[in-house]
Amino acid sequence: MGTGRRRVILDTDVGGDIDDAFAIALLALSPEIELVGMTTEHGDTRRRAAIARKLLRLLGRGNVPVVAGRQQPLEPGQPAFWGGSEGEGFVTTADVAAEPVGDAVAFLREALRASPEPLTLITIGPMTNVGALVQQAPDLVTKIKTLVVMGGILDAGAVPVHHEWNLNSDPLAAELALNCGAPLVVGVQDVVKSPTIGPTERQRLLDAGGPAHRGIVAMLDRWLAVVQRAWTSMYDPATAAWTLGWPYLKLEPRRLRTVLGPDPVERRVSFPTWPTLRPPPGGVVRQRLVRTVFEPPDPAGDGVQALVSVAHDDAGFIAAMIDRICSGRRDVRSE
Ligand SMILES: [Ca+2]
Repeated sequence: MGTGRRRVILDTDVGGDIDDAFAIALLALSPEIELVGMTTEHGDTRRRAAIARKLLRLLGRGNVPVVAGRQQPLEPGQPAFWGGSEGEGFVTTADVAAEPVGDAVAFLREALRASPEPLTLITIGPMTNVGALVQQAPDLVTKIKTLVVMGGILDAGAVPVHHEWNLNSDPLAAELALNCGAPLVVGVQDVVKSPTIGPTERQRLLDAGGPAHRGIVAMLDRWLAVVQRAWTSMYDPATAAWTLGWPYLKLEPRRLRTVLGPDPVERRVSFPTWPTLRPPPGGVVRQRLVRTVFEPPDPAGDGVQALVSVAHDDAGFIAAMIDRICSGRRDVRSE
């Protein structure tokens, strides 16, 4: 039954930053892979699953399973908080109400067990589901062909550690997942932030004319209002596109260490006013921080061997991604 194509599961926090929606659309429309399923995490995971489900349906991929995942971080005492538009203008209250509660970790376990060949997991959000999977079923790590991660920082001076979102939204899960022993491909924040979209790409999506394209633009407009900019970074699809065999992400081997701060520090989180934001109480959370350290490869030494993004061909990627998404179906009804 093998197709010869890489079998992929996407774990996403779609509904916050709009780049997840682009990653979903890109993977859904890519014949290079076999899309086995999607899981959602962090916060209102049913709402997030409803967004992914509707987007897949409008892209003609309603056959792809979507399973809502864990709402709270594994990190003890850490609240889930986020700033996004959470599918406003795209999913309805009824869509969310119809979404099953779901158990993403059970789905991951069963998918890995049942798959005749190892699966590639792509995580483009906090790594809570994968961290829980590693906790619950460490024997299944051998069934992970590659763990593709958007997160971490390559140049420690480039981004303050507390601005790194995915790992620091659940430091314990990040440490579990990144040290699980699966082969790692890491798209670091300071590299994959560089591909951006703006008014030109927005217009191309509108011109494409399908209900999925209009839905993505509706969510994009709300996200741009949240961040108060006319452009936004494509961290997630730039990382996920590695699974398509696309050449735009330049990877080099490194030894990866995760350094988990022992003491909680104050992380101030401020978002512009928006009705559906879920900031932590008072805009401040006290938490441990986790940072990534990438060192020269040393196969005989300690630490995790990873392929890490060191550069990215932004123009080539954005053109290819927008072409691929605009190729999506126009004949699916939005109701
Ligand atoms: Ca994300």
